[in-house]
Amino acid sequence: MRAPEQPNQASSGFRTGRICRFEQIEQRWLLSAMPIQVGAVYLETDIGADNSGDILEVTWEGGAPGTQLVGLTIDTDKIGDRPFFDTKSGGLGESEYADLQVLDNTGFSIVGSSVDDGGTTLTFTFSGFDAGEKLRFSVDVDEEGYPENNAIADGGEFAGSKLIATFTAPHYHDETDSDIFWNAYDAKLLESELNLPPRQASHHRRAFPRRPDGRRHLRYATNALADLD
Ligand SMILES: [Ca+2]
Ligand SMILES: [Ca+2]
Ligand SMILES: [Ca+2]
Repeated sequence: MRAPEQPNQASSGFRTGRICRFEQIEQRWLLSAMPIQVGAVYLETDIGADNSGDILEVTWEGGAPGTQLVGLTIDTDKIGDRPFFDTKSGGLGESEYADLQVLDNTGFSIVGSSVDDGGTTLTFTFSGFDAGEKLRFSVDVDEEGYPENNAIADGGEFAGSKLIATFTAPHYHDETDSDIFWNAYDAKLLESELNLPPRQASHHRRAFPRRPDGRRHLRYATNALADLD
């Protein structure tokens, strides 16, 4: 059986001027890394005194090797009655107050933080905040109202607030993205696979007795998940 003709070989058997070789191509860089999932859960922890601070938990997963969460902002300036941070005596705020307190930052450093009494923006900057690590902090959150402000800002009232996160990674530009907090979030949390607590409103509604003013103690959770591709 005769071998098929090679493309650079004439039928006479003499080689032509064409030479087969591998084409040199430009170096290829991976343009997309594993997507980043970042989430936060807010917990209204008022048990009648409003001085213990409401709790927020933040964690993230994914990203290229070496990715770090370097900045985080929670912005409660939203449509409708706005939650705000009640960090000091006097000024804006209802009932008691509680300043920002970091409860857990195992594995990374908090470079800076800022929040104003009566303000709607709370900001952190971090160093070494790697995937899977978690920030827990507390701060009193109240809510605007008429004719009076409200010492309780439950999950439904906190929902709509923004979570803004900035990531850095070697060989990549810094990436900033945002998402809003949702009250009914369990399906979203399940999909994200983030290590954050599920919504637990009904359990705690039953668990706590009524406040002296007749309101029920609420321990609503709400969260936000931001996807950065
Ligand atoms: Ca205040
Ligand atoms: Ca307060
Ligand atoms: Ca409060």
